[in-house]
Amino acid sequence: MAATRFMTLPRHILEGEKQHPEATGELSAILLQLGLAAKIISLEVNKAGLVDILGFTGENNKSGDQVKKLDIYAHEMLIKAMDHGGHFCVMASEEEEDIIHLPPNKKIGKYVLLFDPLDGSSNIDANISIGTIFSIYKRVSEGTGPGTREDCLQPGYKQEVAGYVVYGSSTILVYTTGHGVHGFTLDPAFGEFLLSHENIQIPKTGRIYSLNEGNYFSWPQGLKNYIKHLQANQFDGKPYQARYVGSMVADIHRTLLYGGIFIYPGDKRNRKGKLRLMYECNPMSFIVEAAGGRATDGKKRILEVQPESLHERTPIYIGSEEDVLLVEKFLREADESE
Ligand code: AHM
Ligand code: MG
Repeated sequence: MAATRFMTLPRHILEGEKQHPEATGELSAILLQLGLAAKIISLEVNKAGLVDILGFTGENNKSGDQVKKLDIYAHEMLIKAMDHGGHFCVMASEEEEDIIHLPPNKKIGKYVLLFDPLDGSSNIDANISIGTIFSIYKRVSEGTGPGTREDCLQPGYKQEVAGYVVYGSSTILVYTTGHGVHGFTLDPAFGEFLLSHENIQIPKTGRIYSLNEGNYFSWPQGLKNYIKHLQANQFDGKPYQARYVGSMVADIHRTLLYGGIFIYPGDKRNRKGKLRLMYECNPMSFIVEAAGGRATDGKKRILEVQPESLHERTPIYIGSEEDVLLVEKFLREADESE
């Protein structure tokens, strides 16, 4: 994972574009604009402990301005940053019930943007890492008019680009076009993303498992058996490790770098789990697969699920290939013995 020194995000994108003479440069322009939005959101996230914006919506701050929760701020910032470049025909956000149309006076493009503006936002008050997740698709509706719900409801394998920004001890932007996963760390001194993780490859297996063990009694039997199996066994002569931030972006970022598995299962109370297919699971699955990993709902590849609604949820088992294959085996065996 050797990084080339002083490769900025813009330069990396432009050099990638040169290798594809057929590229129109549109995806590059979109990524650059997303990088800008990420910097602005990152600045605001870093100020979270300093200004009175924590947890207040519709309250007044000291200067009498309306203050917003950070997740609403991030949602509005992304729309504002992305709605005028002429690249998109429609957008959708985890923070909005319906699809988001572009303002009437803006040029309409051929791409579709889906995003979770600030995932894990319940962690903000405790200064725990949170993140932004995004997906880009090509429109499928005919014509050049406003995009439709159908444009947003595409299976994940059709993503053109997926990425996330983790606002942690540093701000890191990770993206893929499906070939190679690259990470850029924001240098706060001069406000530029620098290539820090070139061509990330997820280890084939790892020592860490990551899930909310508080839900143990509702888990499917196969998952209980799998976790007990890990706890009774060792990885390279050492016990397995449980790590769970409770912010998907942070948990997936660690999984990508160190290997292992992240799980949010369906359970007795919520058959489809908690995480959203379109805003969380599809982009993360696209990234993890591009890094050589695996992502399923326990049986089926996440990227092949045909979405039916914008906010639908799915169980997810994602991470190192061998680890995901093993939990699938435990799930299958438990189903067969029922
Ligand atoms: P959010 O979209 O409301 O922020 O919820 C998503 C978050 C994920 O980041 C994280 O993986 C999960 O919720 C944690 O859920 P739980 O507290 O049930 O373990
Ligand atoms: Mg979320």
